[in-house]
Amino acid sequence: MSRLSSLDQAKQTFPDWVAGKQQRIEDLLDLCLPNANIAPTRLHSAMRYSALDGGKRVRALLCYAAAELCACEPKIADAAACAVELIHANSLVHDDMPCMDDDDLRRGKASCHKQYDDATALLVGDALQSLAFEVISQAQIYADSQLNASQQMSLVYLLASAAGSTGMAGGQGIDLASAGKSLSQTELETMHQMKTGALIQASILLGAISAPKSDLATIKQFAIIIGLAFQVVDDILDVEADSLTLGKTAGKDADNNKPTYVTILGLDAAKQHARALYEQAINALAPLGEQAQRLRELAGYITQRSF
Ligand code: GRG
Repeated sequence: MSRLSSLDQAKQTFPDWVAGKQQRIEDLLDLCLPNANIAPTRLHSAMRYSALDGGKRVRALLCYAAAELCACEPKIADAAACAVELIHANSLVHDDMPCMDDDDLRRGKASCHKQYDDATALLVGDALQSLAFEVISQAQIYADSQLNASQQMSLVYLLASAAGSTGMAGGQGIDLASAGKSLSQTELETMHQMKTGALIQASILLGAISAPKSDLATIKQFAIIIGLAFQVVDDILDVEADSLTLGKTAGKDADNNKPTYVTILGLDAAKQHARALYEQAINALAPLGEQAQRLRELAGYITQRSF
């Protein structure tokens, strides 16, 4: 695993930085996830199937970029980056199940419940969630992350509250209940801030665990905006991109009769909204200066992505 200093990281081109961090998180997840030969082998195999070798790793990238903002070396953020990707994988596995969004395709392959079975998928989500908190609480063992106990407790709190009933799980509850209903833009925004935004915000705040208190409000403001921008673009891509490019079933929101930014604003206005959120995100970072460069680049990556 590469151990570049924060100075070396800052000199990398953005694509090289992204590729390096994607490889780093892949290696870390590989180390943290139980070996598929260890019993219960079917569950461990399904956990690895669902968490490894897939996804853009946006949440981990945000976590590393936030650590870089605080001039921290990546190893400080390793446990947190791993944990947010594990919770994310947990949410994708459960989201795809027949009792939720019922999708057969994820990250370009059969979703977990299709490849294995519903009961296994349920357990995979549960076990990935537990592993996320194990990794944070044993950060030194799993990821060589040099965090003190108080920082570890803060990470646990931030991640647990982002994933729970006032965050991701709650947002999913509202989302499921909103099928076939019309929501106002404010209601849609609240739902997405919980369902998608909360974990994205947490990814940034976990990475910024060493930030001075005086920077926290600025970082949080950026995190809120970029979390929302992520979902607006997700809604646009669901309409405009194909399943092969997305690695998941395109047009799913319409199939499930879900209110989205596209159904509420229209496609052009949704794109305009994404551009406006990008500008807001960049403006929010202004007080943080050059150290926020990776977060700026990630804001561009998130809002201009094609999958
Ligand atoms: C995990 C506590 C917990 C609860 C789960 C099922 C559920 C409750 C929530 C669903 C949350 C969800 C799937 C939100 C959608 C977020 C989203 C846009 C996912 C796609 O993220 P990408 O594009 O995916 O970053 P990759 O595959 O690139 O990682």
